Amino acid sequence: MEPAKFVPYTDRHVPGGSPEAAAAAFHDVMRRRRSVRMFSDQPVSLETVQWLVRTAHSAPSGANKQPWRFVCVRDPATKARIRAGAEAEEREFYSRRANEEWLRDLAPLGTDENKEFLTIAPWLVVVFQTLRGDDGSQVYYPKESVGLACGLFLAAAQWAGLATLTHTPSPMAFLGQILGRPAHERPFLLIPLGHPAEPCLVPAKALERRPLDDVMVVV
Ligand code: IYR
Repeated sequence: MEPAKFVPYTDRHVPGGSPEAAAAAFHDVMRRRRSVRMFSDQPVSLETVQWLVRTAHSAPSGANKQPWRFVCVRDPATKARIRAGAEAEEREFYSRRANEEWLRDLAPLGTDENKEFLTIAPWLVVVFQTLRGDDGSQVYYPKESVGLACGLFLAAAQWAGLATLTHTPSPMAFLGQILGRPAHERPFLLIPLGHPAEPCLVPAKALERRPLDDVMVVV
């Protein structure tokens, strides 16, 4: 085994102001993010999506195995197939799979089995977690790792002024089939990406956040 090599950590991000001010400024960007289901068909450049994926790909991962794949769909026919597959699963979900409590919890979001946004948004970014490396090697904490990468993707899109949705039609096996992905790639999250429609309506309920004291414990 090669011994670990270390280099000085000099290429740091140093904000102009204090950490407090920088953290508050970032919060002010992120608190405006909404899960959007009404997209415009206005295009978003491939270069933009590449930057977003680069940011997602900068996430930490178990033993730096980078167990993710971002399949970025702009082809209209593929988007249509994804929409058909998602709506088929969602019809099952709303008519059979979801229990009463789940449907009650979803009511304030106003969602149903129609997923028009899947053919309107200019990009569908389908994130897969890879259960092993392409060379068959082990990966570690793939779910946590790809979750972190997705969080960074959403934050980068928000920073770029773009809208996203974290869509999880379940089960998601149809995504691997439509996109022809190998068996060691498991669908993790479907992220429609684009500009919000004008106007774009969002559920009032999702604007509320529980008080910080409810979710943060300082010991
Ligand atoms: N996947 C369904 C249902 C749904 C489930 C949850 I949990 C949500 O936060 C939102 C929707 C749909 O997309 O309609």
